[in-house]
Amino acid sequence: MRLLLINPSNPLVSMTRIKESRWNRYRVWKPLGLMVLAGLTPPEWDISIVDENLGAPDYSAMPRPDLVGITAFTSQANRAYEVAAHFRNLGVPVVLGGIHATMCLDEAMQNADAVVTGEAESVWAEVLEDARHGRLKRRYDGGLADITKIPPARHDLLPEGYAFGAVQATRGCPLNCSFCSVTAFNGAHYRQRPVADVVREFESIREKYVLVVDDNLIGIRPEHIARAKDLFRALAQADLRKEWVAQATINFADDEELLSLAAKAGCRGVFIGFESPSPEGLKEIGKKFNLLKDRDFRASVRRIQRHGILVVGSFIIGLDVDKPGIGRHIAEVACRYGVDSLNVLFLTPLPGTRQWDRMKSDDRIALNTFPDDWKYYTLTFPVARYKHLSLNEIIEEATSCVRYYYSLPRIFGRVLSGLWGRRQPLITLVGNLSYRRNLRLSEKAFVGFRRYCGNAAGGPIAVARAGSRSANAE
Ligand code: B12
Ligand code: SF4
Repeated sequence: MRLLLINPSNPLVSMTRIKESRWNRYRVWKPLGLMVLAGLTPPEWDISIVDENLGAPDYSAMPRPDLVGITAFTSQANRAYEVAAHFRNLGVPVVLGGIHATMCLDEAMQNADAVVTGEAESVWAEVLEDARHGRLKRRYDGGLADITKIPPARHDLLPEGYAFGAVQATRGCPLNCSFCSVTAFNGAHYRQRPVADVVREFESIREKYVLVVDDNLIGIRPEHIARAKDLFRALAQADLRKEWVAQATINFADDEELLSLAAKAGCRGVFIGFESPSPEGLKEIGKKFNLLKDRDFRASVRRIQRHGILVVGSFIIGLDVDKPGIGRHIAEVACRYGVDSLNVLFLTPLPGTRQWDRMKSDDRIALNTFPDDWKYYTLTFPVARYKHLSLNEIIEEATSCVRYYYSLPRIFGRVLSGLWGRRQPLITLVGNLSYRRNLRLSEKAFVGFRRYCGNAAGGPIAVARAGSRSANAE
């Protein structure tokens, strides 16, 4: 039995545009979900994984599979449906799974023979068995898996050449921020895999650099932190000579022992969601966690950096509290905090989140011709109506933010600071220059996006601010 697993590309961000963007980050990361699914698949299945970010193959020239499994984030959904249609036309059954299919079940059901909602561990064997006997059900619900006993992912099934391998140590996030799908999908209960399993899986990864995909690697409670320390100790002891990056909340900075162990275990960078420069913004999106302890963000960032760990700061633009000038303000705050790179994303109503519910009920989801418009849900396009910012204004705010933060003198300032603090100045230089270069690509993309919004169903409505119904709102 032949199983084909596919990670669809998003035409707007795919690696096939590599000539335009040498540093396009989507070719960098190995898609873990499908490797996990392959790990759950019994040996009688012959498995191939296609990551369309490496270029879509000619499917008709490939051996005919007996079953196709397709994953999708929201931004990949319409391409997922195109690929599904191709195989269904040939009579090959298609199963869709992953976050988008879970959050938009009806839409996914219209485009597949079966849909797996939630985490697949508890139902995948049944899906395969049913497919083998030609009796697929329309829906399987995996819910939340017990991750204390899952087989390792099949890291061997994708080709070499990714910059980062991928591994997962925990699932779920107790913080439940209003814009984020993680708690809705993986639950608020913070689940941790056994340390030995994670270390063993780390060992099986070919790549020297690894993305630990956890949304919050260290968690927030003392017992989470204690377990993170155990993991870091075990990784350091295993001496794998891997270097890794992860995501965490700012409390990562609060424990010197944790930081020191993380660095010894190979941690070289951490992605931290600061989200908003103002307490009102943090309250609006439900990330009050960042307000605890009267935190000095600059001092927190410095404490992390002193261990040779780079800090990427992420901010969201387009909150209801954000007014003209927010772009420059975010850039200044990110410089003040001293982060090594800045990632600024548009507030995006992702299906299944409280942000979605709120914007939908206020009729503020501007790009809503689905599934077509899902491709713009990359967080790099302003797809909603923002309270104080029109389409042109929010784009201008985002570009001015990037232009300010990534000006050449500021980049060189950061590189010097990295050199001085022995914090991988070369990586800072390359990373910062790539963000700077991506600004030009984004500006080009915004021209097309504005045109698209102007022609979209409802026309001018799509470009007005929230509450306004006139193109003059621009
Ligand atoms: C790593 C990661 C990335 C990486 C790598 C992505 C990749 N291809 O693997 C990169 C950096 C490229 C990335 C990019 C983006 N990401 Co991202 N990412 C993640 C993250 C942190 C982990 C994903 C992961 O590996 N999970 C571990 C695996 C094991 O879980 P899984 O993929 O969910 O798979 C399980 C189930 O879903 C199911 N399953 C999955 N697929 C299938 C398929 C079938 C057939 C079946 C049966 C089951 C099944 O089985 C698996 C085992 O249980 C998630 C958060 C999260 N917790 O998922 C966000 C997340 C998926 N990303 C998100 C977003 C928004 C993006 C971006 C749009 C914007 C951004 N943040 O930069 C881009 C999109 C890029 C694109 N191509 O369009 C959102 C998606 C929300 C949504 N509704 O789509 C998430 C949930 C984060 C969030 N804050 O909400 N991301
Ligand atoms: S944004 Fe981060 S902290 Fe907030 S719910 Fe999502 S994963 Fe958790």
